[in-house]
Amino acid sequence: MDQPVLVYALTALAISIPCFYIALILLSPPPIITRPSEKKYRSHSAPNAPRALPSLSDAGSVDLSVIIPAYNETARMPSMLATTIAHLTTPALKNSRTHELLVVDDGSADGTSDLALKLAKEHPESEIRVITLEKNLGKGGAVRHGMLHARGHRLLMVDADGASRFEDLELLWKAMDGVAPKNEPAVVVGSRAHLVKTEAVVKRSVIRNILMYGLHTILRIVGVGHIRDTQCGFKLFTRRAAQQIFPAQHLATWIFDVELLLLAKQLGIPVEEVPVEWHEVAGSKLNVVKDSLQMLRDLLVLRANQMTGRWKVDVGSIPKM
Ligand SMILES: Nc1nc2c(ncn2[C@@H]2O[C@H](COP(=O)(O)OP(=O)(O)OP(=O)(O)O)[C@@H](O)[C@H]2O)c(=O)[nH]1
Ligand SMILES: *[C@@H]1O[C@H](CO)[C@@H](O)[C@H](O)[C@H]1NC(C)=O
Repeated sequence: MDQPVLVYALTALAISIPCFYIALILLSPPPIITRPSEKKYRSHSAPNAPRALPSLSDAGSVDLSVIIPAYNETARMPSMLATTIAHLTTPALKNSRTHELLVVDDGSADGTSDLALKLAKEHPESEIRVITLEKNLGKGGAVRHGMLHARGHRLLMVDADGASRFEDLELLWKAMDGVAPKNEPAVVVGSRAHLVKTEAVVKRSVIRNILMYGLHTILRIVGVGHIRDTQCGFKLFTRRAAQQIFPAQHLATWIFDVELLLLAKQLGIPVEEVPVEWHEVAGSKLNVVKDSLQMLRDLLVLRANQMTGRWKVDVGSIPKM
C-alpha cells in the first residue's frame, strides 16, 4: 500500500471510531429511572395509603404474578381483568395456585389507575396491586417495572387489551413444568406463528405484514431467528429467569421483547415457544411506520451497546435493586 493511502485510511479510522461512539451515546436511551412514588402500590385493602413494593431479588411468595402494562386502557382493561380473574379463581385453580395481579399504569392520562383500583375493590377474590408510573416509559419499561417488584415463583406478562386468550396460560404453564420442573431459569413464550396465513393475519394491513417480514429478516441477523414470534405479549418467566433478565434490560420501547430474548440466549436460559390464540383488538396505539423505524434504530443501538461492552450481561450476579 502507498504511504498516503495508509495515512488516509488511518485518519478515516481515527475520525470514524469516535464519531461512531458519540453517535451511539447520543442514540442510546437514558437509564430508566424510578421515582420514589413508583416504588409503592395501592390495592383494595389500602386504596389511599400506598405501601412499599417488594423486590424481585427477594424469595418468591405467590405461585404466579401477572404483570399487566396499561397505557390509556380504561376502555379495554375491564373485560380483560374480568376474564383474567375468572380464570385464576376457577375452582380447579383457586386452591392450588396463589396469584397476584400487577397493573402497571404507564403514565396514563385517562384515569387507568383509578379504574384499576375500582376493579380491585370489585374483585377482592384476587390480589390486584396498582402501580402508577409518573411518566410514560413505553411498554417495555412498564413490564420491567412490574417484574422487578413482583412476588411470583412464575411471572407472566400479558397485554391489557385482552388480545390473548388468558386460558392459554395453562399451555405455557404445562410447557414450563416440562422445561423447568424445579423452576430453574426458563422462559416460555406464546407464539402466533401458526396463525400466519390465517384470517387473523391476512386481515392485518398490507403495510403491517410487509414490515413484519422485514422485522423477521432483521431478527435473524441480530440473533433471535430461532424464535418465530418475538413480539407476542404473552410470556412466562420463572423467578430465577426474571431475576437475571429484567435487571439487565435497557430498552423501554417496543423492541424490548427482542432484548429479553437476546438476554435469555446470552445467559443460557432456555426459551420455549407455545402456540396460542390471538385476536386483534380494536384500539391499538401502534403507529406502524414510526414505530418500525424506532424498532430498527433500537435494535442497532442494542447490538452496538452490547458489542462495545457498554451494556454488559451480568452472568451469575443479580444487581441490587
Ligand atoms: N401503545 C402503548 N402501549 C403501552 C405503553 N405502555 C404500556 N402499554 C401497554 O402495552 C400493551 C400493548 O399495547 P397495544 O397498543 O395494544 O399494542 P398493539 O399494537 O395492540 O400490539 P399487538 O397486540 O402486538 O398488535 C397494552 O397492554 C398497553 O396498555 C405505551 O407507552 N404505549
Ligand atoms: C392518552 O389519553 C389522554 C387523555 O385522554 C390523551 O390526551 C393522550 O393523547 C392519550 N395518548 C395516546 C397515545 O393515545
